[in-house]
Amino acid sequence: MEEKVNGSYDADKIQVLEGLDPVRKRPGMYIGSTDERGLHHLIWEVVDNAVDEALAGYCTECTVEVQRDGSVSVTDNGRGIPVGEKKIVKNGKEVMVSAVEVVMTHLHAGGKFGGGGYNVSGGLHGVGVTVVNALSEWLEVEVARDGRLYRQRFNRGVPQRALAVIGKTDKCGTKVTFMPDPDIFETTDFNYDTIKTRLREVAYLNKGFTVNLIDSRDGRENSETFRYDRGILDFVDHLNRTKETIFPQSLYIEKMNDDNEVEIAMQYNDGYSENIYAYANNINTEEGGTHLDGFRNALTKVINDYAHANNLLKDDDKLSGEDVREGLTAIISVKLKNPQFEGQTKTKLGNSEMRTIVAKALTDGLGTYLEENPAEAKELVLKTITAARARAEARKARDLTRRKGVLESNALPGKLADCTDKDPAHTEIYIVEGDSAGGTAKQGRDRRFQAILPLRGKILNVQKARLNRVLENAEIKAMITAFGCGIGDDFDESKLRYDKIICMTDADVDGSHIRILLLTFFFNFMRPLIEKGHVYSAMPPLYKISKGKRVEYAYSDPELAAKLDGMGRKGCEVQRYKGLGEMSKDQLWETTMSPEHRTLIQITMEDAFEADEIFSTLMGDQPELRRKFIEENAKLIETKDLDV
Ligand code: 0RA
Repeated sequence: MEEKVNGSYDADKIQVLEGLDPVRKRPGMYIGSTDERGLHHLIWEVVDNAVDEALAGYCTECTVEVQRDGSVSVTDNGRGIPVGEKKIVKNGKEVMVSAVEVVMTHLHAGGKFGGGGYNVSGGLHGVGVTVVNALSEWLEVEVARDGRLYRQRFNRGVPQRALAVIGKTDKCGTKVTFMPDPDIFETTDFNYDTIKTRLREVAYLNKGFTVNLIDSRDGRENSETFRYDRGILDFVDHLNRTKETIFPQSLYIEKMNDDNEVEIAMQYNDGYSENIYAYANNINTEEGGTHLDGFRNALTKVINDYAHANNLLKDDDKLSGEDVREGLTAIISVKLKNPQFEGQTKTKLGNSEMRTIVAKALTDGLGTYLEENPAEAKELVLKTITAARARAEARKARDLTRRKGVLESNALPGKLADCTDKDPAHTEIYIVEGDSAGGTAKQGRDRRFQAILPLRGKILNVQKARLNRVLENAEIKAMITAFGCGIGDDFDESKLRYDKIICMTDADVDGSHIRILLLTFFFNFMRPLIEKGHVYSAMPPLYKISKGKRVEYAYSDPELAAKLDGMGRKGCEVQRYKGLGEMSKDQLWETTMSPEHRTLIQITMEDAFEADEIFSTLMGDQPELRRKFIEENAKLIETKDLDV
């Protein structure tokens, strides 16, 4: 309930409002959630501060280190948090404390004091390092500034003593080290790959900025550095690195004024999917928004206008948005002063001015490029015309198959063992490799809510095929009818017959090959399934450990070692599973299918994208990439013999 404040300055109230209790009481409001995603958000908040310093022109490098004890430090060479004293109200009294302490303990002091300068603050919730402090068991901040090194420590947001000078230095910058509070977070185990993916993205989005990542945890030692002098141009080239491209060089467009900045990098490849990523203030705006709308509208218009003006397209013919985006890889990155984030996950940019600003940037940039490079322009227009024709043909093929009842028939595929519950909110379907594992899964499942669809052998690699070819493949047809949600432009999530689609493949090279094929199919033809989190990978155990009557399972080598330790290694028998088929129906249920004991890995867009990429590497037109991939991944193919 909101209280009326009757004009009087009530210091105690303000103290309560500004204190960190609200953050600890409702962490989700500030970092989205308290799961793994929320946990990593803590790192992003501190890194955002370093990026802000870089955008303001004072910082060139940032280092994230996961320490041996599981805490994380973020070090930057920015100006350092100001150390001067400020007057604040603490427990109803006016007192002087350092600016460092104010920044660390006052929610609304997160922003830079003063103002002036070019400052577009990132951060999903814009509350930054204060929130990290509130949600950490302990946090230590070190500031190097004006020749001195300062330090202050906090426990659960509460300062343990005032900021102190602890030495001299000729550097400047800030180091924040924090231990996430286990009372707040469901897990406090940071994931190297998650951090790496985000830091690489930050480096791509801020050209010239160096980001180091170090993992110092026992047994997980690792380190990497990211720095891209061509920024999002390097990003686009990276995304296309396994593909044949159309323009001799990726196109870069930049427009900057006092209040905002627009950057676009784009390149076409010979594939059929569209990969456009839009960012606002370094945040991946997954739900799109005005910047993406402006880009798409302008792209369709520029290419149609050029095609008409140069008699490549008849006056009354028109290329659709999908036609001009086929095979397009693009990054749109905008930076602006007061970003409005909307949508369910607050990742949709709402600022209406960005629509016209981005549209104008693209119209000018791409328009000029097409005028100046008629050969490339013609190739591009012909490609989009081919796309339009193919789309028309695919539509015909789809209409035909639809009439024949392939896509929308009620007849479910014969191999499908459906579940009895018909409410899609409760049900799941296992896609299982091979009839034999399929048989075991059918016997082991809980038939009330688990359906089994066995696939025979490999499915088609859909990457180089258009819809009509894809629809000829029996395994794919079986999946389409079983899922019920249609594909491509006809995809309709509300018709999906299962909440979870679980790929259950052997834990070996062939198994991961099949999983990659499945993900490539979903990625290209049922992408919302992945975006909405419906796709999972089952995790069968790698080892069975028996000692007398006691049986345990291990899902990884470290887990095997730990379990063997726990069981007192003597007399343990270890069996390495080579495939699902080696398990009995009870073992399969217990280890891989029972909701109580199983581990499911939710497939993210990043995973799917990687799968798609692996495919172009393995199957694509560039043999040298293929060779490199196989060399780098040869260890996957080695088998390990265990001798206990
Ligand atoms: C407040 C004001 C200024 C910088 C910062 C905070 C700042 C915070 C963090 C957190 C991590 N690294 C940081 N670097 C800087 C402006 C400083 C000035 O005007 O001198």
